[in-house]
Amino acid sequence: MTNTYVAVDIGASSGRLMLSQLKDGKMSLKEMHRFTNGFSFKQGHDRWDIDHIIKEILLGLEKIKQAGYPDISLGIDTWAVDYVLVGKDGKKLEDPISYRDARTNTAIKDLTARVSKEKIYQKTGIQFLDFNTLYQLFKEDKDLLAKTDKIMMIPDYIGYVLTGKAVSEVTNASTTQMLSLREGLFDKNLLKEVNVKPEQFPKLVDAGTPLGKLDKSKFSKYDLPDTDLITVASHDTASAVVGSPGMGHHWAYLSSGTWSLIGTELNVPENGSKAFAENYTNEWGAYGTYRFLKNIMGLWMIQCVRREFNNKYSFSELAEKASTVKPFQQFIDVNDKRFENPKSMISEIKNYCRETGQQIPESPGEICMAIYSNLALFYAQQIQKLNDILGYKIDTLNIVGGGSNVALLNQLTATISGIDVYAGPDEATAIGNLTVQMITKGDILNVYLARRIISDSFDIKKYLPQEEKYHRIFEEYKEFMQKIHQKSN
Ligand code: LRH
Repeated sequence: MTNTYVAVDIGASSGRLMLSQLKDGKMSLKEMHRFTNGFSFKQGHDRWDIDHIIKEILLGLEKIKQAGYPDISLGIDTWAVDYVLVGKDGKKLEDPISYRDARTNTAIKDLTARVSKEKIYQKTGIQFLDFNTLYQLFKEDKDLLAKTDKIMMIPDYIGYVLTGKAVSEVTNASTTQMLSLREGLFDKNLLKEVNVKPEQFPKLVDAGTPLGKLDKSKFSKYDLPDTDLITVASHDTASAVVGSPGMGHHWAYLSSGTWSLIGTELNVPENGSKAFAENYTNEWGAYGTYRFLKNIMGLWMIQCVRREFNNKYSFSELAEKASTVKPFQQFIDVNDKRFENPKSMISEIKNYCRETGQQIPESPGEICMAIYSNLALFYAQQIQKLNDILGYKIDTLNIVGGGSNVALLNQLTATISGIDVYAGPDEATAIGNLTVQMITKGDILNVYLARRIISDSFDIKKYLPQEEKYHRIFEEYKEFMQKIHQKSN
């Protein structure tokens, strides 16, 4: 009998249930349910509505049963770093706070006054982002923490609600910045700094570990399929890396969604002084790998702009408008913290250009072209940094995720970085989630063969570098970035 696999893949702005089967060496993919996600301000913080997410998953599962799939395997992945505090009665103490909440604005500075950055990086190899779980817990309500029996990362919590089984899956746990690279466990001293005990985390498990059966008796309102849950690479970016086709020899990936995550897969972590200086991370990947990467602000900027135009234009209309505008008219540090959660992204971009004496983008097309141009420049610079840190040359960039559909951005990226770009699949995260389930169930032997199946099954487009004339612009951009950083240091 053919196995049926379902990926629950939830990002910051939407969630989906994707169904797949393997037939004749190809992986099918069908969207069964989609819903919106987002945080809203409640009880003093930006919070996720976790009950809404779980309800949508159950609705999706019901649709799947009704579509004729009574027996499925299921994996869950979501964004990283956020967590749910669970009390002794096994219930959440409150809705989880979003990593974009302002509570951690000064947290890195405050905590690293007690433990040095060097020490934290040496132990964990994880990049400094003020929303890492470490800093969120540092700013957590102490009374609430004292009442907490278990701290569960978002996908682990969803899996727990569905099955009653609690685990800490390692790809996501690594983004806490509290896992010790050397011991492979939560670092007791770091936990102590943030008033957390090791027993408050469920036991660590690798991606690919069976979790248990969906407890249908708990959800008798719904008509649900018989479901085996498998703990996949539950950090969405880890699933996206598994789901990358791996085209090229020394290939890098760019998981392009709300965030742009650019990097490469390593078998040994790289937490030396160059990686530290460039704030590169060693997030854990599936099957003993490390995701050596950097977070870039990404399409979040476009999402915010679109919202400010009252969703009047689709993403492809915005890209079309941008394509009529000349690229590289202004240099913007897209990773400036001011773009993390501004009141108005459009005003923030305009103010940035005003303050740096540059041309101010006005029309929707100009604003979007300014974002795309600067994302491409930032990506290209990171390829050079990867070459420098790793000591070899990345020859190919695999762009996956929703952003891989933006042809304009793919072409700018190939041209500025001077390497071949492969774009697709756009659903790499769901595909990576499904892949780990298929490997666990024995339908695919390993991740290398899986990547071949992925490149045979999905549409992947190639972009070659064009026009040399942009080389000078890239050099000017790097000088600009250097000056900006010198000023802020
Ligand atoms: C992308 C992502 C990224 C994290 C951020 C919180 O969805 O998981 O890898 O850094 O969200």
